Amino acid sequence: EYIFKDIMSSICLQEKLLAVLIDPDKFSIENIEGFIGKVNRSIATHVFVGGSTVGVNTTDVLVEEIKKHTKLPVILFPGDVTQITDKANAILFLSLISGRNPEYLIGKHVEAVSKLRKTNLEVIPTGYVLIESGKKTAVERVTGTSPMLRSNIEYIVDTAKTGELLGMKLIYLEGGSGAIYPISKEIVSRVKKSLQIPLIVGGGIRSKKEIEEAYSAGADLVVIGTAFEEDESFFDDLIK
Ligand code: 1GP
Repeated sequence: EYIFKDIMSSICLQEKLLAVLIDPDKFSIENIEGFIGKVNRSIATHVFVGGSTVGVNTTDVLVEEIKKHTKLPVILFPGDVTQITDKANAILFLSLISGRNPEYLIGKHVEAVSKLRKTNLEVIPTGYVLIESGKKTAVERVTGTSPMLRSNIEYIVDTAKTGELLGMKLIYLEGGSGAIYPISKEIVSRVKKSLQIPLIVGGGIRSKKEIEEAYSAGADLVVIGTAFEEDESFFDDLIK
């Protein structure tokens, strides 16, 4: 149970965290070594692995390959039960609290338990809050839930706080992969002010400036996938 503790210690030391998201659907095994080399030389602190639509067993093989090339913790960010693999260090046990689809609030979780029992994965309960971000994203399509309106900040804050009060250890504000605009500074800062637990922010973040904006608004951990997939030279801006 050290991954969550380490996140907490970093936050106590006012350190900011960056996760590189690898979607098994979009990466081939052959490219992992080179890509992870860049991750290792960057300020990234975590590798997240997951996606909304991933073929069966792809995650397992991919995580194994990632682990060969990095010491960074690898955390599953699963879109589905089939993405659970013992090869990772931890799993974000995501409950989509912005939506009202019981499958993504509790159903998939019950399905996952028999698999989780057979692993040593550190399970980190996470309140997952999907917020509209300029386009219909895969999370919205796959889960059949509507994102929360950007304008309804009070409701977003209350939703995130509810996750904390239910005992979740992290809150993840999600704009969705490839979001047109990232979660606004105002939303991040209002949510952060109401929470005692760490805050993850992801979706549509594409530059060092946007990472810093998210941090200064209150994000403890920023997640980036698409920007690295589209242009690996982004890592050059993020060298340690
Ligand atoms: C998606 O929050 C993550 O689930 C990251 O989003 O791919 O837009 O960086 P991007």
